[in-house]
Amino acid sequence: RTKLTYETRANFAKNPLSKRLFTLMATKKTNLCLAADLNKADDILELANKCGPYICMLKTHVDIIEDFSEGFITNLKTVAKRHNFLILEDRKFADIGNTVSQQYGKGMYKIASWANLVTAHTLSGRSIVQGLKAGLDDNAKKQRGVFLLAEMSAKGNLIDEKYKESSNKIATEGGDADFVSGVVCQSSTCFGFPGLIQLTPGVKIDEGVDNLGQQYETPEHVVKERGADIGIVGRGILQAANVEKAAATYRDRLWTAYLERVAK
Ligand code: UP6
Repeated sequence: RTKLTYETRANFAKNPLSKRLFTLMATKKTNLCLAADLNKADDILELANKCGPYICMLKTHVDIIEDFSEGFITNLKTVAKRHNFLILEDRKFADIGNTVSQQYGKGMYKIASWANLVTAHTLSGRSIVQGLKAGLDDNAKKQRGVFLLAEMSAKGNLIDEKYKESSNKIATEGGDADFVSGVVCQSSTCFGFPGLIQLTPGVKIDEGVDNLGQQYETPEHVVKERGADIGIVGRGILQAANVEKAAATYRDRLWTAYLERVAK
């Protein structure tokens, strides 16, 4: 699958959102996802406005925002439309279906109403995907998708080969696979189905580790050696003196690596 272009991969997609994202990446020529891990709503909006032209997706952790409001969501959606990127709420759902369904659709954040995509652990099995779907009506189901975590970038994480294989099965087999847009993982061996998107965090031009176990690889390494379709970059951009310039650099390096990967 890693040798195929995003245009070709779009034809394999079972989930409407992965099809949309593959197409968006191919037309906008970017495979960069920005992790907007900031604590103030206005800072996130400013960042999204500056980096919007270079990204295919903006990743949020809505529960780290100190001044969350419905107005923030309205504004974020406007910026997403202006710059043509999707919104991924990195909620990492992990509970039983009935709880996940409520965490997704209800509560303060009403994630299902604004996030095009979310992330979920596969720890509780297939029912996690069913729980997310249960939080949506039939029409909304066609406009949403989930990325399942099959590996983590954190040093010493507990995920083993068997967990990875089982996660792949949830992502590709059974009646709920049409809600799965892709997999969050660190290597191309996690799944083979070309209609799914590999999302890989732990990307930084200066490889290494942070002081809390995060492990980084370069944009070229994650795309060409690890099979990433989209690279997630947080602090590599957030901590740069000029975030816009940094986003452009990450976009260029990730995109060139992709072009080299699919070149015949
Ligand atoms: N993330 C990881 N590793 C995973 C899964 N998710 O780092 O295995 C997320 C983090 C963070 C972002 O929650 O939002 O990706 C990485 O940010 P960074 O580039 O600043 O380390």
